[in-house]
Amino acid sequence: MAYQTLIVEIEDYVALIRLNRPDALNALNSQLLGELGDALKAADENEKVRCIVITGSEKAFAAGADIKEMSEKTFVEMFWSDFFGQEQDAITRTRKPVIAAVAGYALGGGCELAMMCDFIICADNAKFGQPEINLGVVAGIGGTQRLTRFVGKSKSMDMHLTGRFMDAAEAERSGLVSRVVPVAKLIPEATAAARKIAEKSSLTAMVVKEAVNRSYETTLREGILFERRIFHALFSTEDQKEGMSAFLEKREPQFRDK
Ligand code: CO8
Repeated sequence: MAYQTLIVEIEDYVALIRLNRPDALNALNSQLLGELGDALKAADENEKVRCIVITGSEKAFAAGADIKEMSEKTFVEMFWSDFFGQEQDAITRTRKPVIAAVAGYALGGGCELAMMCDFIICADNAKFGQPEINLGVVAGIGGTQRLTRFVGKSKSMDMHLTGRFMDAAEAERSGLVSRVVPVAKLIPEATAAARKIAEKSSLTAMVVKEAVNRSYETTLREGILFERRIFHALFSTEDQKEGMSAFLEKREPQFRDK
C-alpha cells in the first residue's frame, strides 16, 4: 500500500516504518496516525513480518501532535471525533513486537507514540519531553499514565509540569529506554534487535508481549496467574517441543509458529 506520510520497507522479516513529514518534524496529524494504524495492521497480517520498527528522522522521531491541525478545534469537535482515540487504539492493538527507534525530538505525542511501542532504543541525540503544558494543554494519548509507569511519579511530574526535555542518558538511567546508541548506529541496532526477535517463534513472542503488557493492566497475583497459564498453554505448541529438543540436541531451533 502507498502511504503519503510513511515509508515502509520489509526485509528479513522486519518491517521498518519511517514517519515521513520532514517539514513538520514528523508532527502527528490525523493522516499520519491513520496511515500508521493501517501500516501496523498490514504488518500484523503479513506473514513476511515478524517484528516491526517505528522510526523518524535523525532530527525528530516526532515533535508532537500537529499543533496547526489542533489549534482552532473546540471541545465539542475534539469530543465527537474522539480526537486520536481510535488511532491510538489501532497502534496499541498490534500483536507483533514493535520497537521504537528514536533519534532527535520525541515530544508530546511523539514521546507518547514511542511509549506505545514495546520498547525504545534511542540515539545519543534523543530528547524526550511532554511539553504540552506550554501550549495550555495536557498530554492526550497516554503521556501522564505511561511516562509515570516508566520513570515514576516524581520525574513524570517534573517532565509534565516544567515541560523540560530529558536527554538520552537520563532516559536510559530512568528506565524510559532500553539502550542508547550513537545516532549513526540507531537503525542498524534497532533492526538487528528486530531480526533477533524475528528468529524466535512469532507465536511465543506475541504471547510474551501479552504477558508483559498484562503487568500494566492487572494486579501482581492475577498477572502471575496469567503468566503461569500461558506458560502451561505453550506446552501445546510444536515450537515448545522444537525449542527444548534443539537445546538438548545442541542445535539451533527451527520454529514454525505452530
Ligand atoms: N506541530 C506542528 N508543526 C510542528 C510541530 C508540531 N508539534 N513541531 C514542529 N513543527 C514545525 C514548525 O512549525 C516548523 O514549521 P515551519 O518551518 O513551517 O514554521 C518546523 O516544524 C520546524 O520546527 P522549528 O522551526 O520549530 O524547529 P526548531 O529546531 O527550531 O525547534 C522543536 C524544534 C523544539 C521541536 C520545536 O519545533 C517545538 O517546540 N515543537 C513543538 C513541540 C511540542 O510542543 N510538542 C507537543 C505538541 S502537543 C501534543 O503532542 C499533544 C499530544 C496529544 C494529542 C492527542 C489529542 C487527543
